Amino acid sequence: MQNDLFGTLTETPSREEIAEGAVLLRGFALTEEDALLVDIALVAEAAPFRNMVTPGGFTMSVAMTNCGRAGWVSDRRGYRYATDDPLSGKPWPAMPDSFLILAQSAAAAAGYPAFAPDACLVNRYVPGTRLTLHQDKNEKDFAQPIVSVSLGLPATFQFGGMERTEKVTRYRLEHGDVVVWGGPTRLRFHGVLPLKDGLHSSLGATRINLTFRKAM
Ligand code: MD6
Ligand code: FE
Repeated sequence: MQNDLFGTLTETPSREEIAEGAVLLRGFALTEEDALLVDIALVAEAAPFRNMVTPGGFTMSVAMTNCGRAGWVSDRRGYRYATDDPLSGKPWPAMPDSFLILAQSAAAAAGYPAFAPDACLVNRYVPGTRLTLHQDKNEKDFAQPIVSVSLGLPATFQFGGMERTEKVTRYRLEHGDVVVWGGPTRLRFHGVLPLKDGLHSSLGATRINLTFRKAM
C-alpha cells in the first residue's frame, strides 16, 4: 500500500512469477481504469455481449464479445477465430488504443517485449457465472503470450497443468490485476470458479475479463 499526497491508499503494482513464463501483475491496469471502462462500453455498443453455444450444444454462462482484427467465436461447428461478428456480419470493432497500450506494456513488464495482439476477447461474468477448465489453443502462434486483465468483482482463477486431471492452483484475481502467460505455460489448463455475489464500485455485480492474443 502507498499513501499519496492526497491521502489516497493505492496498491503498489507487484510482479509475481506464478510459473516459468507466467507472471501476475497485481494492480497493473488500475491507472488505466477509466479509459478501459469507457472503451469496453463502446466495444459492447458496436458488438453486444452474447452467450455463445459450445460445439456440444451448451450455452456458455460467460457472455462474450470481441474487438480487434480477429474475434473468438463458438457455435455448433466448433471454436475458431473469425474476422466478422456473426451477429452483424460486420468486422469486429477495432481494438481501442487504451487496450493495445495496456496489453503491450503488461507483456513487456512480464518479459515479452514484442507482443502484437490482433484479438481481444471480452468476457462478462455475473454472480454464478463460471468458466470450466480449458486450454487456449485456437491461436496460430503459441510463441506469443496471452495477456489477461481482470476488472470488477474478484474471481478465483484456477491454473492447472498440461492435462485436465492435474492439480490446480487457485489465485484470487481482483480489479486491475493482469496475468501474462506464455512460454512453457502457454497451453496449461485453466478456468474460473463460479463468481461470488458482490458489488464493485465501478462495475456493480459484474466481472469483466479482457484476454489479448495473437490469433491469426
Ligand atoms: C477469465 N480467462 O479470467 C478467463 N485464458 O475470465 C481465461 O480463460 C484466460 O485469463 C488464457 C490466459 C489467461 C486467461
Ligand atoms: Fe482461457
